[in-house]
Amino acid sequence: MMQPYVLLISLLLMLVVAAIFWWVVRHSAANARLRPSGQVEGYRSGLFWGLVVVGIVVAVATLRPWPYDVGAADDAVTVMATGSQWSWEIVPSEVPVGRPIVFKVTSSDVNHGFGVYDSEDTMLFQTQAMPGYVNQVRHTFTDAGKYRVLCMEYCGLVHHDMISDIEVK
Ligand SMILES: [Cu+2]
Repeated sequence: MMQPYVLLISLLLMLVVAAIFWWVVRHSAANARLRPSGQVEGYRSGLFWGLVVVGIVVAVATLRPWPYDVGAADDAVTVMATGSQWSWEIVPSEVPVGRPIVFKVTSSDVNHGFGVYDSEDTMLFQTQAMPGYVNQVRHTFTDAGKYRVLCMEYCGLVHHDMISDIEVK
C-alpha cells in the first residue's frame, strides 16, 4: 500500500538528478576550449547512444516480468499463511501439485519469515511475514510430498519450534 508513494518519491528524486545533469551539461557546453575534436565527439556520441539503446533493451528484457503479477486471473490456488508466536496458520495446508500457488503471508504479532523447504531441506522460496502487511509469493510445486515451513526471522524464545507442513498432492 505504500508502494505508489515510494514510486512517486523515486520518480521525483530521479527528476531532480536529471535536472542537475541537464544544468551541468548546459553550463559545461559554454566552455568551448574543453570541447573535444569533432571526430572524438562523434565516437563519444555514438558510444553514448549505443549504450542508451543497450540499456533500454536490457532493462525491458529483464524487468518485464517484474513486479510479479500475482493477482493475475489464472488457475492459481490462494493459500493464507499467518505467523504468530510461535506457530503458523496455513489455510489450506493441502495444495495441488503442478498448479501455481499464491501464498499470502502475514503476521498477527511480530515479524516472522515464511520459508518453504523441500524434503532435502533445500529452501524453495521465502518471504517476510509482517504485521499489517500481506506479502505475496508465488510458487508451483512440481513434486508431490510434504514440504516444511520454517520461520526465517528470530521472533522470540520458541522461534526454533515454529515449524509447519504443507502437503502437496
Ligand atoms: Cu521466528
